[in-house]
Amino acid sequence: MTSLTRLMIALSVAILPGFAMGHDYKVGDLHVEHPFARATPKTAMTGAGYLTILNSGTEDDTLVAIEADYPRVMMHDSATVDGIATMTQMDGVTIPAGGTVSFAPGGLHVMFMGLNGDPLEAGESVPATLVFEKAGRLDVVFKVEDSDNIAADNDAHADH
Ligand SMILES: [Cu+2]
Repeated sequence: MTSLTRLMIALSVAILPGFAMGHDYKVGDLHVEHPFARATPKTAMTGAGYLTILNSGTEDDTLVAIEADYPRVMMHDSATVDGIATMTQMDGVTIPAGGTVSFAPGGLHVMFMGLNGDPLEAGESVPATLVFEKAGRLDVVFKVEDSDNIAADNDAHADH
């Protein structure tokens, strides 16, 4: 074994745990990448979660619900029209065959509602279940991340 090979092995061992942190999940032809939530202020009543869903199959599927241990969990879509932030509640989000849907700051997001004195804190894990019309149920964990780098979806619906 050359010293270069040794170095390469050492590097890949060092890098692998980093990949494991970008957690992902699979059910049927659906692949869910990196569910995460934004840390909230102590008094927040709602928290926002994000994830990416890839459909490698030949049929569309629909995310019809997200379940978690909060009074209500909803899917919202945000848009800014003429400088005014608006939000629409989604009954379902279609993941097109061969397509990708991203829940991301400023657009689609998961609302964890009724935090009620139990804010989302960086490093915390929020277990949830994604319910797909065809692929069925998939248990995932939303990792709560520091909010500094994540746009403020919460601010648009502090009144919920
Ligand atoms: Cu919302």
